[in-house]
Amino acid sequence: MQRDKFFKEIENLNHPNEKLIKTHCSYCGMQCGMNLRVNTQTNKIIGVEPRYDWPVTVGKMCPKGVTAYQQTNHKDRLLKPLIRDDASLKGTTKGFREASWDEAYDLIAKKFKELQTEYGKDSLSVFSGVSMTNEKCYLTGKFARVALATRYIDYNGRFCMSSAAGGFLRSFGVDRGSTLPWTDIHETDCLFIAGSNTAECHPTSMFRIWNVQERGGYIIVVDPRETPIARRADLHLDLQPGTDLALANGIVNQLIKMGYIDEEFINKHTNGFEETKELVKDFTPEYTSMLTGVAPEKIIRAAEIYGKAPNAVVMFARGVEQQHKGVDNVSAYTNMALVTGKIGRPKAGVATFTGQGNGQGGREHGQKSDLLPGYRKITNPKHVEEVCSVWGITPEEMPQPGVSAYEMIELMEKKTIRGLYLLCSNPAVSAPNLNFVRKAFKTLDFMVCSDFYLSESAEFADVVLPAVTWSEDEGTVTNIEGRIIKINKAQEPVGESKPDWQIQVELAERLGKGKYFSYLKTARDVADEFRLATKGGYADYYGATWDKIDKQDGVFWPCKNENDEGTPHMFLDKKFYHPDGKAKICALPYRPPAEEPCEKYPLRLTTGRVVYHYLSGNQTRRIPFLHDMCPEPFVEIHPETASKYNMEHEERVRLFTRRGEAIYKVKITEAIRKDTVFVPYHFGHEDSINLLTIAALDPISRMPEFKACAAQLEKVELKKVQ
Ligand SMILES: Nc1nc2c(c(=O)[nH]1)N[C@H]1C(S)=C(S)[C@@H](COP(=O)(O)OP(=O)(O)OC[C@H]3O[C@@H](n4cnc5c(=O)[nH]c(N)nc54)[C@H](O)[C@@H]3O)O[C@H]1N2
Ligand SMILES: Nc1nc2c(c(=O)[nH]1)N[C@H]1C(S)=C(S)[C@@H](COP(=O)(O)OP(=O)(O)OC[C@H]3O[C@@H](n4cnc5c(=O)[nH]c(N)nc54)[C@H](O)[C@@H]3O)O[C@H]1N2
Ligand code: SF4
Ligand SMILES: [Mo]
Repeated sequence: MQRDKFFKEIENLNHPNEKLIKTHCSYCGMQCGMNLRVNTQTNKIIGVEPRYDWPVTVGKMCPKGVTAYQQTNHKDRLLKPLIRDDASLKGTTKGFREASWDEAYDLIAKKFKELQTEYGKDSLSVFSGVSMTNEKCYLTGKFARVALATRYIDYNGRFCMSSAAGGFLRSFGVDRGSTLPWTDIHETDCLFIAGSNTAECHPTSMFRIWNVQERGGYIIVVDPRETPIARRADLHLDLQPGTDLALANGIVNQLIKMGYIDEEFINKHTNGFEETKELVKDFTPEYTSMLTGVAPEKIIRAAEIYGKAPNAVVMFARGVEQQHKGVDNVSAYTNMALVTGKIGRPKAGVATFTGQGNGQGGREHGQKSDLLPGYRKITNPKHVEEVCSVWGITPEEMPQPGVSAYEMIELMEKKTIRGLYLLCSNPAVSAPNLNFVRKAFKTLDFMVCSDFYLSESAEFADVVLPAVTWSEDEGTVTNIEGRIIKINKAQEPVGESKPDWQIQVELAERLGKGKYFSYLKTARDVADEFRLATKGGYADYYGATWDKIDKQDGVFWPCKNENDEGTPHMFLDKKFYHPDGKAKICALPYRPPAEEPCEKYPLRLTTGRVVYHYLSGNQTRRIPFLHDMCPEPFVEIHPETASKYNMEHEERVRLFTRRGEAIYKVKITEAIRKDTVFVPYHFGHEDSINLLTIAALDPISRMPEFKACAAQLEKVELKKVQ
């Protein structure tokens, strides 16, 4: 109560030249609460302060968050549309001229119509991202299906959350990234955290995580690297990249053998236990150790700690999910919670660390090739009918399901897809196997890119549209917990930039589809239609009005109507979302990574992040402080490996795989396995590690295996003339 009073006082501070706009960070799924400081004379954003009154992050922010405000009025902002005059300069920043919106829209409409007349409706594609609000994500799905009438739409969540989604759907029948609110997490007795560099990627979770230890609980970390969180964990399982499935099976086997299972829960609320018990029997500590490189005693100890804990939360992130068996990994770790019944009550459950700001909401409302708003399936006639009634089209007019993000790029290279509308993603840096991706983009007949800075992907575009940053528009985002929160507008768009929803409404008009869009005049209009379109779906947002979000500090979905307060804890009634109400314990045979080390490529390459940069780096590389802290990529190598290759700290060396090569500065560190090297992926052009990564896709989620491929190192002076 003291705290509330304090905040009332702060809110009432009467500063004549400044106002505070309550909002959330533009970057990761933590969505830390912040106030943007706005000068009331210039009406420009001038700074930021963390919000202590936000219950999830309680005044905490990371280096990206405290500098995020510098994006809005940055000198690199795109202020007007750009049109490429010289096609021979595709793939560079050159050959563009500024144009009016009218000219840009006319050109896009003309080219899109020409391509569809000549090659059919499905010759166009939409590739989007989830740094956008729910409303924008929703409208992007509608724009693809109604304005462009193409089946080809997919988004960057295929590189991020789709394995978690696939695993949760299979295990629980529903995909909400966390079964419990973050405000519960520090009160549990054991956190089992796999493939998450939490301290660098979700830093504002750390005070809760350390609190588990401070209260006498345990932290177990599974990671090939000794990350900051692994260093302080009670147990660090330093497995070889790509072997999580074996480890999870080994731990589940121990949980069963050591008697930590909850038979009543298993019998009443799950299917699949007997098959799983049979399958995991082979995963003895010794056999599991042989596959994973983790000592047998550590596997037994992990099962013992997790098994004994009265409450425990299994958590994972991209280390586990970005594998060509990511979905299996997710279900295999989820099995730990299901065999022990540590789910469906406060302080226990399963959670993935959602990556992008709207990584959760953005995957629920129709940007994925097979999904419609409210997590409806495009292959389910009833679902299609429900959405058609909101959109005003007939079920016959609804396009078929398309293909996943990387597969769309393959179709571009094959010329099946001829045109691309790319927004809110920078796949020329972040997609795997970049030499191929860049060739595919060059093959396109016509490409539009919407961004607020000229990204590496925009370099391939024929038209670049200036979008707004998160601070120049309003809408909702669904955070790491499944809590729907409100992003507020702090200043007017710079230059002639426009929000993506407005661009789509105006473009639809030019494409002759105005009647389906033109009544959407404000972000709130889009929000109202969006909520209606989710009504009755299992990701039901209908009751999550902006007023309720404000009053309740966010609303957890599902939230079906005005009187529904939302659902912070999933499965409290032990009802899962499969038709029989039971969860599925999955029997999952082990598969090695798609590409195993060999004589020519003896090392395992894994990739990921550093605290100072965000994703493709197009935003954070422009922020002076973040750039200074991490100006270029590096390759992490164990001292013994470095000495074997005769390499020194900070020396530049060549790293190569079957797909590509790059030169990196060596960072010698004992915090990595001897057989593994690590490179962060936030850098463009010749520095991109994705020139080297493999596009081996998970059979269910179609997620690429960013986390494991075979590689080799070479001293640069030894490089042969080619
Ligand atoms: N600073 C920063 N924070 C971010 C982001 C960012 O770009 N920068 N991006 C946001 C987004 S979109 C995402 S998706 C998240 C990602 O968050 P994380 O998944 O935590 O980040 P990564 O660095 O991709 O990978 C996590 C860890 O997986 C480990 N790993 C590698 N291979 C394996 C393996 O085979 N098994 C296991 N168990 N672990 C493995 C790596 O060593 C790494 O420490 O972060 C979000 N937060
Ligand atoms: N090797 C390797 N590759 C990876 C990963 C890895 O761990 N290793 N991780 C993968 C993961 S988890 C992810 S999430 C992807 C992300 O990869 P990308 O999708 O490329 O991520 P961003 O860099 O966020 O790209 C967003 C772009 O859109 C712009 N933008 C931001 N907000 C908006 C908006 O509202 N509207 C518009 N029009 N533009 C906007 C930004 O300036 C930026 O250029 O990368 C994947 N790639
Ligand atoms: S933890 Fe994520 S949401 Fe919070 S300030 Fe950092 S980047 Fe922003
Ligand atoms: Mo991500």
